[in-house]
Amino acid sequence: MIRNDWTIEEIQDIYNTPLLDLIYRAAGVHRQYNETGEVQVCTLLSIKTGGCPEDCAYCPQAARYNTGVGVQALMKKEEVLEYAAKAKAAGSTRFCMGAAWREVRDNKDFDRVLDMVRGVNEMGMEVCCTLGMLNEDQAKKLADAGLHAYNHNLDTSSEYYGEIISTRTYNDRLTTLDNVRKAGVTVCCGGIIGLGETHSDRIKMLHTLSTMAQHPESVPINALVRIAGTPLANNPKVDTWDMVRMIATARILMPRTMVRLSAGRAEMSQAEQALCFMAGANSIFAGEKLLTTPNPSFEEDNMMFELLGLKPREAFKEEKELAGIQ
Ligand code: SAM
Ligand code: DTB
Ligand code: SF4
Repeated sequence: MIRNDWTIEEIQDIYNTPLLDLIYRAAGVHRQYNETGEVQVCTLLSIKTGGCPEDCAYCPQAARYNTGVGVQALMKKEEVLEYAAKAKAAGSTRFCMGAAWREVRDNKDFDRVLDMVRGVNEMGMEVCCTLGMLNEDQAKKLADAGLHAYNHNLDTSSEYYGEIISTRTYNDRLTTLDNVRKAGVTVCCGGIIGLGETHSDRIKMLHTLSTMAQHPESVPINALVRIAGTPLANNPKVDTWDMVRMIATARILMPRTMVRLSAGRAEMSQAEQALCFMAGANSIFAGEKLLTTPNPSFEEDNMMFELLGLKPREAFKEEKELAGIQ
């Protein structure tokens, strides 16, 4: 049964279960609801990089921090489609385009992004975008262009949010997520651990996600990638056990959701990643770069898939099953 009425206390109890019991329970839920061993492979591309006016304390692309990330204008559609074709050839079934924008504006750049969405969709990949805040009309336009998912992270608890970002509010985030839902686009929404938050903040974020009227179809769990020049540059490295705990708890709370082992894999061994898959992670970002930071190569990941007996999930699987197509 999928529940949307989890209480903070229940989530706290799950999160605080002794680790091996927690993994065992999460692995059981995963087996019950999903095809285990199947992992969605997504490729990210930064289509507009750097120069962002926001002050997200973790972000290499915020203009106000000296991180060495240069500003690059919006890419050309043809160039983006070339990347998408390469990602598809390498085995990705989802292609996510990211822009260092505070919000979408109704201008030529947005029209170009809509064209990119149409192009990637026509290639038979699930298209995802992460472009900052959206209004209802913009969400609708993206949906009409064939957008499959929109990524917009809550990042942390509503209580801790203000410590990390001051240029927008938690409610702004929730409003955009509502607009995405209303437009019929699937929701990709998760967070980051390692921002200096407490366990209670993590539990609260999971509570917000798992009590949404409809769970996000995908929940990325990112480990902070520490970026020199940002206020969080000297935070301690995220402990893999914390990643495993977050993933396992998310899996138990949201059984059908794709839980993505997102940023942080470059610093994890195969054994550590295997534990995350065991705990219910069933999606990754593949390809040498996330948006601006390193990620394992396709070759390394192919080797890991072979070693662990994992296989990539096909595109639009859920939709095909619903339509009765094998
Ligand atoms: N500008 C848009 C926005 O903020 O919604 C879209 C792009 S933004 C880079 C997408 C997400 O990347 C952020 O919400 C955050 O969760 C994640 N992210 C950014 N920098 C990160 C870092 N250093 N470590 C881990 N995750 C990070
Ligand atoms: C998400 O949750 N993680 C991705 C994607 N959604 C857009 C981004 C991670 C970014 C890590 C830092 C960088 O590469 O710039
Ligand atoms: Fe800008 Fe997004 Fe980075 Fe925040 S996370 S600074 S909004 S690119």
